[in-house]
Amino acid sequence: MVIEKMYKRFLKYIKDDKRWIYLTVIFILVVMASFFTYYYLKIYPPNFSDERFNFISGNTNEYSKPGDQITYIINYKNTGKKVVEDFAIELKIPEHTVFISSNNNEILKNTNGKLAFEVGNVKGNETGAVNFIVEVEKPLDNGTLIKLDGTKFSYKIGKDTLNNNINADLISTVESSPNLSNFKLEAVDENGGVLRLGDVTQYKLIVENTGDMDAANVEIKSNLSEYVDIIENSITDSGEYKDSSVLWSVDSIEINKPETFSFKVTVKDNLSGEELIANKSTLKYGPNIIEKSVEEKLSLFSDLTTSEAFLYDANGRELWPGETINVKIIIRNTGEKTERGYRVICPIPAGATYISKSGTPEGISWSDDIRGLIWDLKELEIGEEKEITFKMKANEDLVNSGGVITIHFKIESSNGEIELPSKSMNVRGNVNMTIVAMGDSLIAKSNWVQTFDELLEANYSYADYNTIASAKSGEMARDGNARFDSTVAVHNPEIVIIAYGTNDVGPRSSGFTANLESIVSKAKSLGARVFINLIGPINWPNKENYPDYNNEIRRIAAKYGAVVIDVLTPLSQNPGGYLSDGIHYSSAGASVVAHTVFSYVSQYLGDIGQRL
Ligand SMILES: [Ca+2]
Ligand SMILES: [Ca+2]
Ligand SMILES: [Ca+2]
Repeated sequence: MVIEKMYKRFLKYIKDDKRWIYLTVIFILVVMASFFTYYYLKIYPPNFSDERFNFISGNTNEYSKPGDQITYIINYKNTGKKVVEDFAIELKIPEHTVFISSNNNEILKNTNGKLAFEVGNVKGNETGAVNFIVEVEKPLDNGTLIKLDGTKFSYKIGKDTLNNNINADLISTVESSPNLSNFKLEAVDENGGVLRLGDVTQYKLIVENTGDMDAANVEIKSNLSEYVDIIENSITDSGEYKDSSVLWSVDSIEINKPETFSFKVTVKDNLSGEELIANKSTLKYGPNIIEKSVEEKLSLFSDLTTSEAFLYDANGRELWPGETINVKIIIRNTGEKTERGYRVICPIPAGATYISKSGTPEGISWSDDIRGLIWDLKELEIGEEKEITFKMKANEDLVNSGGVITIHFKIESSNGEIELPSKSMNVRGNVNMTIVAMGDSLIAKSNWVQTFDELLEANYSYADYNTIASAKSGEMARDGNARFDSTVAVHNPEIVIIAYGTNDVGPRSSGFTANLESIVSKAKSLGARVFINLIGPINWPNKENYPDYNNEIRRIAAKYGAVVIDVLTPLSQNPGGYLSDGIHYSSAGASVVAHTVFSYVSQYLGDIGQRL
């Protein structure tokens, strides 16, 4: 009943008041707008999941090489209707790449290959893209995958942070390989020049990886020639010597880091042939084998450099003009090889003459070009000695001057020209000397000058003395002085012996001192060495004061540097025997004078009688 009553009241209310209709319509409109907005935003929220607009593209090929660059582009679109805040794209660059650049540097944070592009607000329906470039690492193993894992978008709506993962299917496979084809083998002869017995050679194996991948487990082997000996402590890089080979096992040959493996060998010193000394080296990497070889030719040489020439005076002692010189040449091969053909060249030196047919006949010939002898000889074995000889004469034209005969011989061998050490011999010159003994009857009536000459020539066998007795009986010093220029100087004597005074002694005035001085002075000015004989002993009336004249002689001699010959003392030993008449020399006396003069004069002569 109550309900019925209320319902009736309600119907009455509607019937009576129409305002509720407007209220109802407004209410319905409000509700409908709320529902509409709610559903609109529910259908079109901010959204980055539409794969048509949100994806990663890249210029990745199926295969790439170390060092290649890859560009990735990340595309995004807010397919919703509402703005998002703090939109960011985060990703990690692919393994085995390095970041190079991006066009979006201003919003990019790069932390060790973790990239974050902080884009910021993205409105509804707004599109965008960021990019970056990476480079594939070099070296890199073949088959390595370069893979971009995808990216994460993050953004905020109000207080909510949302994420979106974008997958990428961008994979490139690395194609790479080591390249060891630059493998080089060198032989270095340590002392340069040609390769000789006992030389040290260094073998250098230069390994370079010019590829784009490190080479693992490389084996290098170098095979020695049978003609060399290893120097074990010269092997580098822990190489091992075994069975005539040096072996290196190398874990890794990195690219662009050339490495040199080396060792040294000594060429055996007992080889007798000019061998080829070869080294073959191989480099093994996987199935690849690279082989290199190097050859050096051994050079052997004859060595005639210890050959010598000798000169001998055939009759011994001094060598005088006209004498024979024996020449001996000893050619020695101290080398490593037989000398097949060599030539001994012997110019006859100045001052000597070849004695015809005196030379060793084998291979000999005369050459006008060298004015000498040439021997063309063959086959001088290792260790062998060959002797050739000939004779020369010291030329007579050296008779006055003397001289030196010097040989300059040489040998032309397969190992070049060898100059033999030169040798010399002195040739003594003969002496030719003019001596004048001037004076009075002590010369004119005596043969002591002749005896003196004989004594000189007997004592000096290579000297020839022209000893002139220039004397007149009764002459005084003034007579000698008067005729000096015309009778003495004309001979150009090298020695002058003066014997005056005996006739000057006495009552007659003679001017002895002045005249004797003049003679000495003139003789000196000829360049002669001057000797003055003392006078006496005299046993003759009015000549008792002869010692005064000897004093004058001594004084003048001292003044002019002349030599006083004291014949007085020996003659005084036996005046009766040595003087015939109290003044003149007996035959025995002449001999005493001759020997006395000789003993003085010879003190002023050299070893072969030359004037000193
Ligand atoms: Ca050498
Ligand atoms: Ca001699
Ligand atoms: Ca003579």
